[in-house]
Amino acid sequence: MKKYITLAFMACMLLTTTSCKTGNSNKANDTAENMITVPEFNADNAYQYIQAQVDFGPRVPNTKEHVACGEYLAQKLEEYGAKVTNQYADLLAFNGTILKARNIIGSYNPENKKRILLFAHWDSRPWSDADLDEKNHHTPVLGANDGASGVGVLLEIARLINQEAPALGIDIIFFDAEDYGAPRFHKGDHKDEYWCLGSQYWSRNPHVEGYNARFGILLDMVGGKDATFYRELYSEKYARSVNKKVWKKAKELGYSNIFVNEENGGAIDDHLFVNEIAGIPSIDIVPYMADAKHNSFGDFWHTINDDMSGIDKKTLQAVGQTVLAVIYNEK
Ligand code: AHN
Ligand code: ZN
Repeated sequence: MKKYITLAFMACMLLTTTSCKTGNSNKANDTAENMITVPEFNADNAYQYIQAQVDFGPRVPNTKEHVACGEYLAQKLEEYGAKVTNQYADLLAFNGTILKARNIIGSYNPENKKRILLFAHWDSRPWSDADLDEKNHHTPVLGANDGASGVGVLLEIARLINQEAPALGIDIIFFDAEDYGAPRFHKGDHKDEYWCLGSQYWSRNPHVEGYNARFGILLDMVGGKDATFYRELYSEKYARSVNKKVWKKAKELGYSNIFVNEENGGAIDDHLFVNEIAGIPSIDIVPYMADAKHNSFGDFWHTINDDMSGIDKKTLQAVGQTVLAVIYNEK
């Protein structure tokens, strides 16, 4: 009898100590052995990481602002305990320009064969070619949302992973030269392959030989006011089960008004090349704005208005918390 009481006492202690750890976390499961704690995403931090990138100015390849921001991002990943790999490459743009590109990779638990890939692009577009005012077409985009937002959310996730690791290994990649696709005013070729040059390069030359991941999640323009995210069409084609998983988790967290569980819109985006070249089933969390006047990504898109005034912490919170819940629930 005494033995059983002691055992019961010990079990209680175990439960108490495990649940203590959930102090500022969400309890996903309540039995001791299945207990998964998902850290709490801090949108104020993500916002600050976006501001810090925007403060460099536009991050257009082959500019000093781009170089300086690349240093900042690699240093932040180091600070948050990732093993950082820099992939430098000379990439050929649609107009013959050689882009001095840098993919920045932060790896957690690199020995673990079970992995998840999280990615965003960190460059910003050289032209505001979708701006309604033609005189702005040659002005670089500031890229608060288009570029900096995905990176900002991933830096906050990096900070949290460093505090308490999920079961799987995580790779965070900031891809370069995503947004150097031919501008609308360009008279020559407009091939899809001119977009996403950094992710194409990595997909052909992964930072680890034979690299693989269970799945990938791309975050692109995840900070816009009133943004809605639908299941993007290439994601459905290549990684339907990942879309299902993410939208289900968003619903559980109460975000089904932001993550609308319907298919809508296709984006030639970094995930397409990670799917087609690297063969890693990957989705794109990218806005689809049903009511936008000019563009389904949102009317800020590729205009001089893509600045901090368009960033909403509510959207950052919904995306960040959903992605965290997904990765911490993988076993
Ligand atoms: C195209 O417009 C072809 N693709 C969108 C990819 C993109 C650009 N994401 C952000 N900027
Ligand atoms: Zn863009």
